Amino acid sequence: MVDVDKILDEAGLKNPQVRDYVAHWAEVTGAAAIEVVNASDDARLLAEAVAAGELLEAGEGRYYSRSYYKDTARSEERTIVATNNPQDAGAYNNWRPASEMKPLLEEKMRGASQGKTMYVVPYLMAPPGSPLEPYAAGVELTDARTVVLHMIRMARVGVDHINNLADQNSFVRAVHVTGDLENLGHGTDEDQRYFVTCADERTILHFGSSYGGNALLGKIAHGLRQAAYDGFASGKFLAEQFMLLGIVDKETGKKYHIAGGFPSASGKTNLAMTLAPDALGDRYYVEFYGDDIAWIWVNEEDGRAYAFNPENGVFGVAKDTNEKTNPTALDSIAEGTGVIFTNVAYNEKTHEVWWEGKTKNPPEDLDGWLDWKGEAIARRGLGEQGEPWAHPNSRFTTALDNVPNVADGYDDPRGVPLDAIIFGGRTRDREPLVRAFTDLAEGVYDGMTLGAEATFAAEGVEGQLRYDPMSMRPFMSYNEGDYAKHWLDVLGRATDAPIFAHVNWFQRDPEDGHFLWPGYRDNLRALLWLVAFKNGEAKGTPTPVGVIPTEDELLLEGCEVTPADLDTILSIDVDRWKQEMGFREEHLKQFDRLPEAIWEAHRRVAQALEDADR
Ligand code: GTP
Ligand code: SPV
Ligand code: MN
Repeated sequence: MVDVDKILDEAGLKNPQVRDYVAHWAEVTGAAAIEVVNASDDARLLAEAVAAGELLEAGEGRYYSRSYYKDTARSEERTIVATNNPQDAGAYNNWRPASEMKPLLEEKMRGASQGKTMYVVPYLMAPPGSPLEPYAAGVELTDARTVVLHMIRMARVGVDHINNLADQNSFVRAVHVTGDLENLGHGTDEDQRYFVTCADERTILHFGSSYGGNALLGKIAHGLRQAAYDGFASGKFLAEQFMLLGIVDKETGKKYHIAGGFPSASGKTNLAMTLAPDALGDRYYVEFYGDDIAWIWVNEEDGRAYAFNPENGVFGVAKDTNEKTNPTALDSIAEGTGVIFTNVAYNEKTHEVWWEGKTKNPPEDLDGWLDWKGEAIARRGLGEQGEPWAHPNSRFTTALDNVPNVADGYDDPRGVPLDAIIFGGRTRDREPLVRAFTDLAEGVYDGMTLGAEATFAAEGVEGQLRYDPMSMRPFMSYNEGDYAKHWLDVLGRATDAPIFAHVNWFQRDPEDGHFLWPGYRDNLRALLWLVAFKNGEAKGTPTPVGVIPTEDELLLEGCEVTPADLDTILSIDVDRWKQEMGFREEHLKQFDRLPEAIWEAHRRVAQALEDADR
């Protein structure tokens, strides 16, 4: 038996409730050792992980890891929200009673960390001093060293974050046990994996993975699911899968902040890290705040909505990251950054990494190259030759201060005042480049009907369209009707509310499939129009589904888009939209207690489409 008290004393971990919690799970999991982690332990833990073969070196100050080949993404079907209140059940949260799930998870975890070290990772999901700090502290217990190294990059980690809590009990209990990955029955009826958030008890119990959001519990389990629930229960804030950026107009000195919800693998990281297109770079500068999560609250002093990024790092999709699409990301993962790559291709001789879209063609000399499963590319059979080298959901993990354009005030405890909230998904037709609306209910309605083609960030089939309200479908922790009402309540308190818009970078030509809009850095052009529209400097064209830019209002200097493609992405296909309204009606009907204001917005848009003069 480990002497828990002695270890916690030596680590200076004083919070009595945290100590009880650690002792309880040490007993349950049967871990052979306990270690308390601070961010300053990073170098030592990296060296240990390299020595143990859990990480491979990928150049100076860069690291590489592979996950078990069936454990490469969040698993939505195995993710459950469990509370003591059946009213919390929604269409998407896989609600179960806490009384059923807690004993089940305790049983799965019993003895499951035998022979391993249980790391105690105290963390904070907020800039220190934030008004939402009471919701931000947590302690992850994990039996995987690589998970600890990811947490150090993604969250603020150290015992100080939990020793000095005003309410010593207000921390999230987040237990991660990896389990025997090769014998969990992935995808079968006997699937042993359970990713459970006991939201009203602020306890997260994840069993059966060591990948991404399944295992780094500060990120989406706490930062999104738990925090969304806390925001609702307290009535105080929203926690959303949103990126957050600033646009500085160097000519006027003004600064604008935009938050945006895009479903997983639909472009948040790329947008948040974007640079202005070269032709506009003299005037505009983009600042990075966050790429995956924003917490939003309304400051009653000035009536504005404020947002901050609770994370401390970036867990970004590798695919298609290159000098042209995202030079900022490449700088953030350069030598010396301490980046950890997961499931990209790796050269065991040169220690280089590669992923699809890093360069136009894969390296010519196959010597030393291994695919994401560790198999030599040169020895691939004919059948495997077309297979990607890197997993489509392969990722890089790097701390925020490696991002060259990170905003000076990214850790401002209050966050930054929001000028706009945008929604966008991968949509191959119908959705124009950008459409704006000033009405709050219409904005929330638009968020609730956000849809996207499925991607590899969650297990699923690529190319299928599915609705993903506010980009929160996989992270919804309570009833969707209540969620919409909470949005109306919180933002309804703002006297100077953000404008809303829907954007789409992914419309395609129906014949040859090319993207009609060049995307990436050019996306700033749509955001600049939105800001101009909000300021009354652009009028746009009103349509039944919002105001869209006129061609001459878009700053198109240096933009490679054909006039025909531009016409398509700046127009509304009324027939296709009418069909969409039918789908939306079915979609919204799944949600009980959906506020009448949302139904009214839906009917208004439907009527306007009927009335549209074709
Ligand atoms: P999660 O981390 O899963 O929540 O994803 P995300 O929303 O941050 O998505 P990310 O920015 O990582 O982009 C996902 C994929 O979309 C990457 O392969 C990008 O290269 C691609 N992508 C991003 N922006 C654009 C764009 O404007 N146009 C096109 N065509 N592809 C884009
Ligand atoms: C996503 O899938 O939306 C992510 C990665 O941001 S994970 O943390 O694995 O959820
Ligand atoms: Mn995400």
